[in-house]
Amino acid sequence: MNNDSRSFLSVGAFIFGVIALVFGSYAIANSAGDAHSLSTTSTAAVVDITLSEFKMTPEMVTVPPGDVTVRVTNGGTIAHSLTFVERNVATRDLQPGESQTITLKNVEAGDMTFICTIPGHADSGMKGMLMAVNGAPAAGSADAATPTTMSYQQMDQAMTDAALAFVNDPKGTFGGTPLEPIIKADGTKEFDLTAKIVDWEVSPGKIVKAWTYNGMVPGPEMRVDVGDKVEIVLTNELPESTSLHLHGIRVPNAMDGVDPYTQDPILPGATFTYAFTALEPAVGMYHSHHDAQTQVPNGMAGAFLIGDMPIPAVLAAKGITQVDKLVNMVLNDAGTIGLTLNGKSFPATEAYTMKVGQTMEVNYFNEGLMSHPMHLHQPTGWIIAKDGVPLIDPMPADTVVVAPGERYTVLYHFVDPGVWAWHCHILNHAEGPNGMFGMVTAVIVS
Ligand SMILES: [Cu+2]
Repeated sequence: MNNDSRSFLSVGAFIFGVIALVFGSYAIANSAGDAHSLSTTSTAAVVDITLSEFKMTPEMVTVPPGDVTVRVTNGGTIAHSLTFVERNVATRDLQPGESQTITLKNVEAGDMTFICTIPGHADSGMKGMLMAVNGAPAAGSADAATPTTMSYQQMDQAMTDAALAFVNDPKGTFGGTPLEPIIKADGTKEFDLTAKIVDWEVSPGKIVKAWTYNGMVPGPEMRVDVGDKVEIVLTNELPESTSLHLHGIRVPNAMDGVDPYTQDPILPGATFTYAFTALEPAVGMYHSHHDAQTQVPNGMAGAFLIGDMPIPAVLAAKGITQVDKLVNMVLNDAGTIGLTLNGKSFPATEAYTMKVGQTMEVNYFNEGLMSHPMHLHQPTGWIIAKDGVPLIDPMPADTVVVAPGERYTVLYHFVDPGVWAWHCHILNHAEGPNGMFGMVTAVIVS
């Protein structure tokens, strides 16, 4: 081992020691006595939910993907019920003191809402969320989140292994790479996309069926200048129809990609060409607008950029005069891809290297189903654009909440060396008893 890799290792171990993410406070329910094991061989989770006026206890439950047994008790004084909205799995109306056990089969990573369907009760507060997170303990409970079977030494070792894998293990293939256009005789920039399902490695050894553009997650970056004529030629090799929406990009209505309003669905085997002129600067994204809740979280989304983002003059005084690296950061939390940054879960996420004095411009794109507060430990970022529109005054933020569909453009000017963790600050998207996972990466500043 040479000195470089040794210092790299020790830096990785060091930052791992100082990242103080609190876990354990999320899962609140009491669990079945036999569900405390953190073993990864068991996927059946057991959750207790108590109904009362007018709340669910707990309101948020975290379980691993797989089958989930939900034991529902009415601890209130009037009738209540519990329905998992997305599954249409429900209890009967339970009288005070009554219980019923219901089962959710093959829950995939992502979120599910549960409510009381008695009129007015959900609006009064009787709603909650069950979050299926890879690697979560198998009991959705405070008891399980406490390391009852894992010694602190085992936990420390698991965390160290994941952190060192991030800095030391070879990385797989990343998506979102620039797609070079074909320049046609009249100057039109033609981008060729094929929608298809491929095997995609989300994290080391975890291969999923990704729904992709050109076989990568996110889809390739497309970039043009204001005034360019653009054609996106999309061939559909999926088992479903599809269409492609240009989100945050000014296009004629017929090119908006929303079947059946603006076009017919692109049938399996068919090709459709989106043709438009890039009229205005944009930090846009493109994604499926057909069975979107399946196709987009499964991978069908990418960045489409028009023009360059100006650097606000006021930031020059802080040493920010040029952009040394542009990073598109596509957030996802559902489908086959799950909790990921650019289609990868920690430790498979890309590590970004920067030098002191350099500036990184990040475009955050949220293509998932929930908001993600993205936090870079240092330096403080400057939000310079919202949804591609420059702000009149840049806004400082060490944490940027990016809701589904939103884009934020943030400049980070690096002043201190080290490995700086960069992650979603919803903690059960980022770190658990087995260490960091999911929506975590780092910037390595030298
Ligand atoms: Cu998150």
